[in-house]
Amino acid sequence: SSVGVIGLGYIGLPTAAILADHGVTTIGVDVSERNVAAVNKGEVPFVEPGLREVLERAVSSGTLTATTQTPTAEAYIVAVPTPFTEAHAADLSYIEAAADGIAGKLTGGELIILESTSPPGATEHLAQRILAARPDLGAEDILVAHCPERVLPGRIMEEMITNDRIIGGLTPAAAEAARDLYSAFAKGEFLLTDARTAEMAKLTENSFRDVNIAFANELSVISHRLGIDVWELIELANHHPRVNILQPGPGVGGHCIAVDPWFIVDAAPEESRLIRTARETNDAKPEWVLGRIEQALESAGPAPTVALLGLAFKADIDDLRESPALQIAQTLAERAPQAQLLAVEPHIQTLPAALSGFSNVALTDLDEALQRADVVVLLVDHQVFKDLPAARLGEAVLIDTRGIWR
Ligand code: SAJ
Repeated sequence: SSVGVIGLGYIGLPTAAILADHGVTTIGVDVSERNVAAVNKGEVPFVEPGLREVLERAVSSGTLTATTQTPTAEAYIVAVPTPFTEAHAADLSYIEAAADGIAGKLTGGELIILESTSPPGATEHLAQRILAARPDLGAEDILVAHCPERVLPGRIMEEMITNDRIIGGLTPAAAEAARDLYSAFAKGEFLLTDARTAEMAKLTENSFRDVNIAFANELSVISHRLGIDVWELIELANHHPRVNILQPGPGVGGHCIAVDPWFIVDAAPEESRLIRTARETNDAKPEWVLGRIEQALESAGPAPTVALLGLAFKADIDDLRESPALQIAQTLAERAPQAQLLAVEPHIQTLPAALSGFSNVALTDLDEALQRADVVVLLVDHQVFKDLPAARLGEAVLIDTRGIWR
């Protein structure tokens, strides 16, 4: 049997590599010729610990190949992006394009799994789109399921195998077929349900986290006003057996937690008041951090140097998507042309597009940034920053948004 994995990004590529590494003939599909060429050479186009070894093994054993064309296969896994529009609604165009590619290849009896995070109803939409393109097929000729991916970037290779999996079939038969496919490698529990509940479950998990991080971020703003160390406060409160507060930071980034709650708000706007407020609270945090930096700049002389430590959306990855650190760097570059900004991001080699247009921004190494900075802003709790001895921080004004230097 063979599986086509549509989309070779942060989820699709590890999925394809692990499937193939477990002996399943796997064909990866991506619109980017460059990605396809890289994968066929066993190269990973992004940072994910442990992925390269598995990919190399799968490619050299011949079980994994990559192409830009949707192949004929017995099963398909769709792992394409679901970004959101200006109006905070889900953009299903990548899912639709994947559906169109698959539709042309079907002979009947195929399993189609949507893994992309999706608003309620997206799996039905995918099935309807395929059936509209293929009037010769009936609903009973395709097995369609939603199996949301819940692996944590940075720990994907482990979690993809060990996590429990929610499997939502449009029909019970589709759910069972999807379970059989995943049992090739997944060792966690399989939780069978319908597609709509599966879609909502994934959105609910990320909204749970967003709401709880918003609580921590609100506490940090309150604590700052009241002259209280929020990290000590949370540590103390968390000693209570039924309290478990998350960590405040410069905001919430990534392509999941900063996005998924909006899909719930969009689906039920009147009823999603808490979820919306949490999103707005977290989205407002970069602006609050900027205010603190601008305050520090006022007393730092006419041409201050600011070290910005970290640009990624969280620790020890190279992913800049929806990154509050990047947003803070870009806004500061615009608003403080008199300041020289030294961005330190050990996981990337060149300034990202969002910053490359500014003459007052440079990507430097940690040593240079610490030597020259009047103000040091810690934005990401990368291990290299945590390992810094306090003496290295010198005389600069410190703004530690992650509480690692207390
Ligand atoms: N963050 C905080 N404080 C915290 C925890 C996180 O400010 O206490 C920030 C991070 O710095 C980052 C953002 O939140 O900017 C999100 O990071 P994360 O580690 O919480 O989550 P992601 O986006 O890397 O992955 C999440 C995970 N979901 C949950 O933990 C419920 C992962 O399991 C999902 O697979 C992933 O979203 C996804 O793809 O949906």
